[in-house]
Amino acid sequence: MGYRIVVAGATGNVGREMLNILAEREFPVDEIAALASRRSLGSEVSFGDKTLKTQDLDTFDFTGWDIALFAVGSEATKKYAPKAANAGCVVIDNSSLYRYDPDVPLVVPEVNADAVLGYQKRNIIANPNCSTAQMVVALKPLHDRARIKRVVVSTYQSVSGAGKEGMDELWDQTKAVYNPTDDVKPKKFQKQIAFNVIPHIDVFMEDGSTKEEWKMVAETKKILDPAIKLTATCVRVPVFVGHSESINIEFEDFLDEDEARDILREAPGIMVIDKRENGGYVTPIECVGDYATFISRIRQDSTVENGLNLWCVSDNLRKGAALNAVQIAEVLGQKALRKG
Ligand code: 11C
Repeated sequence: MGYRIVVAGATGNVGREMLNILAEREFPVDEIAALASRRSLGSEVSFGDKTLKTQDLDTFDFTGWDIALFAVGSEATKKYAPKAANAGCVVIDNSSLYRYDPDVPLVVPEVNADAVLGYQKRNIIANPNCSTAQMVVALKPLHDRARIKRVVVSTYQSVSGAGKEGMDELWDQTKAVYNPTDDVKPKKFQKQIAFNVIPHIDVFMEDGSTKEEWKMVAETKKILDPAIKLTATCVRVPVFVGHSESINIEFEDFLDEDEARDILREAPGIMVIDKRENGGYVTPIECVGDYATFISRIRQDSTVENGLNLWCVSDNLRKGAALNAVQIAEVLGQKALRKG
């Protein structure tokens, strides 16, 4: 016996990946509903070897459905997630709406799987921001060994983090460079993204940081440890899929780079590719479609007492969004909503 699963936002980048990953991982599904806004209604999406016709999110009755994976953005989540939760369907939400609510667990299964059980207060579990998810997977096993005091992270985030419109803008601007009559004006991004990088993701906060940077701080504290100090600079780069991060970590205790490499090799969800030779590291194009968080360039930072540098790459639509949501559903099934 399996679950009755809903995917809300099924025609978007993340929704499509949720359907792919549920099928790939053979999640025990008895019935599946793919929901979309009226605008995309009637369009079809793939679920394994099946084709699903999308249904209207606005009129859908969540009664009797077990789990709803939401990938619809904060506005629509505000309207429809409480409707699903109140109907008894557990919502796993990819938007930022509930992440900082103390009554809603924020979960990365490799880090805080037990927190899933906190879903009962509101029948909602939050999925973190993509740049946070891959980073905490890398930090957790190192924190367990040597206690992290401070992290300095710079991100190199792909345009798919900004949705299909972001991907289209990179594509159109890249083509326009060779066809100067085309319109290349920025729409989704603040400046030209093709052949450029933009140190600005999400809105500006009062202290000069951006919301994306603030999210990395707040979410790391909630998922991993409130005592960790973290400062981030988040940058959009002309890459279609795959976020990269340069992470500098300062520990309480000394951690040798070889031991760190061994710890990361054994850690769940991580693949270490770290040869000190040309090409002996992972780049975003190589992580697309993969489940792992890839770690390369592990090395001591001798400018502080107990410092380490590393390079972290992952598919932002997968570990950063859809895969993490499906993993939460798997944990929920094991720990709470057992079937059969
Ligand atoms: C980006 N990280 O790359 C963002 C996308 O809070 O879930 C995800 C935003 C979020 O633009």
